[in-house]
Amino acid sequence: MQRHKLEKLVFAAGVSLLVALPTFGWAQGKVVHPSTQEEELRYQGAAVPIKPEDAKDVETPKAPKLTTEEFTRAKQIYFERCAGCHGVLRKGATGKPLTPDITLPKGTEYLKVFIAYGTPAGMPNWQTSGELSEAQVDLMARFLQHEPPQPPEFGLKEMKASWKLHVPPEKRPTKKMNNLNLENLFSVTLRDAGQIALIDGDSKKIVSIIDTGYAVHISRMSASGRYLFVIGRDARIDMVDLWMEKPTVVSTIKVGLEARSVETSKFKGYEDKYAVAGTYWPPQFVIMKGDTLEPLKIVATRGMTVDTQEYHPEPRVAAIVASHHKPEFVVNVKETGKVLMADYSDLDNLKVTEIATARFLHDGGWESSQRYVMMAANQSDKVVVVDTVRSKLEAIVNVGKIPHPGRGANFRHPKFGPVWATSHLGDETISLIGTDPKGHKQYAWKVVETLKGQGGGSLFIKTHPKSKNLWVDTTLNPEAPISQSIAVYDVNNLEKGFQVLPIAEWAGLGEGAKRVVQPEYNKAGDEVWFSVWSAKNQQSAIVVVDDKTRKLKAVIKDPALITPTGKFNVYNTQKDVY
Ligand code: DHE
Repeated sequence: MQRHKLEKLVFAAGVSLLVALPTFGWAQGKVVHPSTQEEELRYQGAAVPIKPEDAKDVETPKAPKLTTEEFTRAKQIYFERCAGCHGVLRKGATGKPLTPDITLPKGTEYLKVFIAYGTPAGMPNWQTSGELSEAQVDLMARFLQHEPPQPPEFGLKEMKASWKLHVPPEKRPTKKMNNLNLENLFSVTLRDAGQIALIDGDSKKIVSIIDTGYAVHISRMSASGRYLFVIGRDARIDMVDLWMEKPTVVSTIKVGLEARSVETSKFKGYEDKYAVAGTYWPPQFVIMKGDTLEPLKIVATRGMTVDTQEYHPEPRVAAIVASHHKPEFVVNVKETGKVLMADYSDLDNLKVTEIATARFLHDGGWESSQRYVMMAANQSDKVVVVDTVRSKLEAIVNVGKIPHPGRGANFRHPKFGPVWATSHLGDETISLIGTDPKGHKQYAWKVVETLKGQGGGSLFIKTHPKSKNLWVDTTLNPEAPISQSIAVYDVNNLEKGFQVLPIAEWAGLGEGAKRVVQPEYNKAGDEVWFSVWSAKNQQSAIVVVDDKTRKLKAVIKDPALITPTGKFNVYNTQKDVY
């Protein structure tokens, strides 16, 4: 078929197959697709860490034949490139559903066209970009007409089998045994090394490098500030005791096949008692003992979607935060668009309050009073507000395109009082939402001001109660000068606009993508740390900026700092300061 004919077919059909792309591989390719922004497509992350042989083949009678070997190859490609958007079971996640009821009637030739050339609705041009060969495209077109191979479940038995209690609580110190200033320690994700670096915030020296899971994602702190929890994309959690002479992993567990979130109980009387982790696969969350990671209670998230009320077999668990007002975890479920408030005071008679919000819930954090939690429903362009005192939905606020706040930023606006801010992946705006229903009722849960930033592709925004600066990254913007710099606003003079600081240039590195990602404050709130993130085989760095003067303060470079992304200051993470 000639190219223009194929394109016509693609554009006329209006069906989309949005397929995930590896972060750096894609950046080097020539993938084009008329209506999906580059920023959005860059945010597709790593491969789903499920082994093809673990997912059972299900041959569908009317689908074109595949050999066992072809099934294995297709599963590999699917888990590496597609599952991030379409879901492991192809039921549709942020990408469209690809189940046989949809794909079989289309047939092989039709599907090949989509995969090869892409669509305006978001499907990249896999073949013409050189990412997949013609034979691979043909294989995927046939594979997609079969029932999705289902990866195994992961229950208590599997979790317990993976659980390793390296140092039981009775063998741990009863007081802090090191001279580290723990409150100003940073846990830094070394994404592609599967490690974290503990960096002393005062001296900026690396204290230790600790092996963790594959493509480690976030770190969170126990309520006391003693235990650090790190979770990888492979759903492995490592629990580090910061009191030991040398901070050491005291317990490890795998809670599933793929995950992103971990948190610990913070309500009075339950400090350090429980940990919780949410998984992408299987779709569930698990409550564990806070000092050992022994799994106690697993809760499935499969169920009905909030709007169309259809069954979804794979609702992934995104951000989890711990309530300060009740013994509850606030759990975001992406595909069903529900916030679950899981009451951990009685695990045998577990109460879960299901709050209907919007799809697809992703990340978020507290407003400044820590009563209301602000969660981004990224594909609906909304921020949902949950009142953790009443365990009820407070409001749903329309914001810009694809909000991505991280945990967001809280400050006092000169006119509108306390506000919480999010930047966006899909546009250049920053939405400021009023968060004070008592003192500034008329502004509460409304976008009171929209700032214009450097561009789309923002992932994280940050300030600190002691600072007057609001920092906005643009990590996934396709323009290097934008992705390699940071915009900073004076919160008392927002109309003045932003200043741009060339963070990557200050790092003084050689070749590389040098994306600037995730501002994070030190404990005092007078320094901001930025990761300058290049590929695994290139040099990366952390740049520290003086918050008051906005001048370069330090550059942390070390061969061990491989792909630094998230940075978590112990005190700010423990106390939810942002
Ligand atoms: Fe993240 C937080 C999921 C890609 C860096 N990321 C989160 C959270 C979720 C999530 C659900 C909230 C956890 C919580 O608060 O409990 N991230 C995902 C994805 O599904 C996605 C889109 C694709 C993937 O395959 O993982 C993805 N994330 C990325 C990246 O590409 C980033 C930039 C680099 C990296 O390390 O992989 C990245 N995500 C982060 C960071 C946080 C995070 C630094 C924590 C921010 C914070 O301040 O709390």
